[in-house]
Amino acid sequence: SNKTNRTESWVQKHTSIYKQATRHPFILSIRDGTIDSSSFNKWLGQDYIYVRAFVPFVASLLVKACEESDDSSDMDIILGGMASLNDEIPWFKEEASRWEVSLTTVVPQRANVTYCSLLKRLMSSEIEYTVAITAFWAIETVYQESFAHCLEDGSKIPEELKQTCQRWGNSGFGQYCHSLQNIADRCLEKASIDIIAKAERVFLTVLEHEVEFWNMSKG
Ligand code: HMH
Repeated sequence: SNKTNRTESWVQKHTSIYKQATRHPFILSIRDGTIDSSSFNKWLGQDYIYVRAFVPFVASLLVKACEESDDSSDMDIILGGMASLNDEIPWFKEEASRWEVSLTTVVPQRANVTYCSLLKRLMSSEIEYTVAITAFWAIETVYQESFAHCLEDGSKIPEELKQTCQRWGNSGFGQYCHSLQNIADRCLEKASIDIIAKAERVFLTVLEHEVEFWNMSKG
């Protein structure tokens, strides 16, 4: 069909904040090779904290899929997401030791604390599956689009940052994000206007938090 899906229409409607989240100066500095190690290390330490808070959120989404979804393949896709998080934790630890970042002493910054409390709120059983899967799609897609951009033609990424970009920028992760988008769109097609409005708000809120998250690397 040539009908524009709900999520795609939101990306178009909110282009400005979407671009701020996926083409942030932090990402552009990785892409052009001008990134300094202090910014990268700040991001690494903060993202480790974030990923640890992200795991229980994804677990709560898996429970919602199990209870509320009419398609059993949703669970398989979300479980795949959990599996890649399982690989990410040791990756962060190795990367941190390589850059001499101490993950046990890193202090979560305010933007991170705020973002993690959003994740916590979204874990509540009061939050509908449609709203939570929309948030999940947005969270994963910002990283996919950002790091994939670092790998596109014309990039000058330093060799030592290639595997970071590949972690989220690889085409398998891109496929996975499309699967999440398809789930979100399928749910949104059946949703009430009230739920659709809630999902659009959570999409915008995620984008705002992602921008603030990248901003932490500067401060
Ligand atoms: C802040 N957003 C943030 N960290 C991540 N690791 C992801 C998204 C992607 O999973």
